[in-house]
Amino acid sequence: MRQHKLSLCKAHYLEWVPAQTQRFIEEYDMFKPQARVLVAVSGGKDSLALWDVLSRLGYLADGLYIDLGIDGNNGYSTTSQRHCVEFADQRGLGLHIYDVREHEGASIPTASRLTRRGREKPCSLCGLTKRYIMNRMTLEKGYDVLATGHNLDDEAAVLFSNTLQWQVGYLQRQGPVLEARPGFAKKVKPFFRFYERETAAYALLQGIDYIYDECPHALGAKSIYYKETLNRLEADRPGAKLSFFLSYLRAKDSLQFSPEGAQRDLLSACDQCGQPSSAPGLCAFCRTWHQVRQRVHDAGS
Ligand code: Q46
Ligand code: ZN
Repeated sequence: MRQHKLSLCKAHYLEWVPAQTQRFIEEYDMFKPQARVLVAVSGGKDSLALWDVLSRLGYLADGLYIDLGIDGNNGYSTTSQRHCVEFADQRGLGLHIYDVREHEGASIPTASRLTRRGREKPCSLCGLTKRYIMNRMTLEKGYDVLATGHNLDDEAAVLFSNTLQWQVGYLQRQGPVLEARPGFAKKVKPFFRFYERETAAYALLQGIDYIYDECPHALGAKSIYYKETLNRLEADRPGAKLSFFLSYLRAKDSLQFSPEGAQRDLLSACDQCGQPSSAPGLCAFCRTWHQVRQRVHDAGS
């Protein structure tokens, strides 16, 4: 690991990752040893590695898999769910499965075809849906915190994109910990200081069976281009990515962001689900899925 000027053998590497994770959890005050943690798992290397590490560290960590019904030609959702179920079974861990088709009436690709949100790519509707379900399940099932497997490459790419466009509101909110607010669970990213190579190496060395394929809709995503750009920078200057993100976190407190950009304050509770909403009436999730169900019904009648 050139960025850390460190070389480790397999045995020590498999100890180093959990020890570092524990250090990050404490340093950023993510959660306490007795916390109930819900880990959002996609079947990919980062989220399964995170679940593995938290369990090895002795945390009470259950998984949440959201079945988006993205089956394209590679059976993405079916395969990723199988990896999550097998992972949980082998280790005797608790896994919640939320089937979007069953609960909301349509898969993500179908729903996105039926709404304006998804005319181009289903990612906007998919992101809205995942964020909503993860938040609601964390609160409803009584977990203290939601943990996601975002790594440094993910975080640096988002920061890079937000900086290029000076998205002040997003910049202010980006970080490894999002504190709980009324209607919003606490969210943490314990892997945010690991390079993607490091989480991949952990998953391989630990023998975690994960899905290699990306979601078919990830192809051509801007984030991939930003990751490649940052990788070129990293190749010339090892540690550049880590320093970019950590310097940002240090600078964030002293930057003068406009209060309007930073706080998208909640105006009301959604009439249907009671979750926080930025507008009166229905929240964005309920409004969108109501429209989807209406159109599914119209198409069938
Ligand atoms: S948002 Fe888009 Fe992802 Fe949803 S549709 Fe696939 S690529 S899974 S992170
Ligand atoms: Zn709602």
